[in-house]
Amino acid sequence: MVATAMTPQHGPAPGIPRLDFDPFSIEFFADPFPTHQRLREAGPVVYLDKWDVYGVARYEQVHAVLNDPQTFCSGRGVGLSDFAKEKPWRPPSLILEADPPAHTRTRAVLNQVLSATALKPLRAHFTQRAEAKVDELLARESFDAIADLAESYPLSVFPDAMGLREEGRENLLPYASLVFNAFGPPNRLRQEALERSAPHQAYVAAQCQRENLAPGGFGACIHARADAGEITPAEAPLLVRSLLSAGIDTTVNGIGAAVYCLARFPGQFAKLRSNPTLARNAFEEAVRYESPVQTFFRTTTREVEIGGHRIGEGEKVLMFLAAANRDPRRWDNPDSYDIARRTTGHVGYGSGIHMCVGQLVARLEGEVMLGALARKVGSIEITGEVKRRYNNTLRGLESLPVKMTAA
Ligand code: OVV
Repeated sequence: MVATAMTPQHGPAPGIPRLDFDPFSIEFFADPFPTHQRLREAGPVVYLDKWDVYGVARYEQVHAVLNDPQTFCSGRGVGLSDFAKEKPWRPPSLILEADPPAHTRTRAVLNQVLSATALKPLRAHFTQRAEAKVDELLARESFDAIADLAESYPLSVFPDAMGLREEGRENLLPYASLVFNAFGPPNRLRQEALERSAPHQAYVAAQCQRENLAPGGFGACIHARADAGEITPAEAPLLVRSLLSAGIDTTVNGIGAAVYCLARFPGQFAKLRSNPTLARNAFEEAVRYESPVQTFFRTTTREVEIGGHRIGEGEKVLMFLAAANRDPRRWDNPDSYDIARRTTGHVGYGSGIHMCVGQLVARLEGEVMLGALARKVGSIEITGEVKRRYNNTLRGLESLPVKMTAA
């Protein structure tokens, strides 16, 4: 695991452990946990020979990198590709792939559009849709908790909340899957996603235009900020694109993670049923436990020290959010799903100035779905083969066959 090469082409400073596994391989994605442990134990920073990047997997260093955006920038991309050296596959995101001061202005706009105040009127409708979904699924013999619940529920609320027309919504998940694969290296997952991406990209580009966004939705709200002069009219469609990129597949995998946890750990589901007010924390704990977004990169803007080791300027640093979320240096019993745990501080949504701007939407969807399951469902049983879905950034399932009984 810890390789000792003779002549590094572009190696790390002496003393930094070198690992030769591929953090974007199917074998790693199938069971990342033993490798996460090796990464954490190897040291505060490691060098990943496969892609010539640094890696951090301990909570302390992941948190530190996330909270020093001046040194660890996003403007050169948060995937493997360095935008200072390679042309990005799409125009960069004005929020994710931006640094202050440019980021500050776009972030303020999305903060407002997705604020607690803006979301308050959506709660009743989101709750009613979650309850209707659970009722519909209880009326069935068995179903797939990914397609029929984890995908179906967000698709029943988020596109409407955005203000999207009905036509073409089948492009949303393929587009998001592409975006998250594209953060990875030029492997099969990324190349194959890009090859079939033209129709999905065309769909998203069109739906970002003002005339295609219904009044009252998040999309129209963003365009209204251009009228107010907070952003330019040319910036509005790209900020809408951020919500279409990051707003659905993430919650699909978050809700999928939560249902998978409740199905595997019936004691925790019993606890949730006996106290449905735990729904919000049960969802949060699923985000910590499974980390639907596994990794992001940063790029160093100067020479910097991590855990006593010097890293040069212009280096990519891969943050293993999932490994930080189970670091025993930070968490008691990190590998148990505990819905009553104090989850505050997990980095499943990131941390610092780039921390998930849609987190209140995600938590709303997760809370009301787990609340509906807690009140209406007596048991969740896995009835068939659990199949994993592979993506360079997202962790989740392709299929989770289950039977649910009514409470
Ligand atoms: C957090 C995230 C993921 C993917 C895309 C974007 C953001 C974006 O801003 O486009």
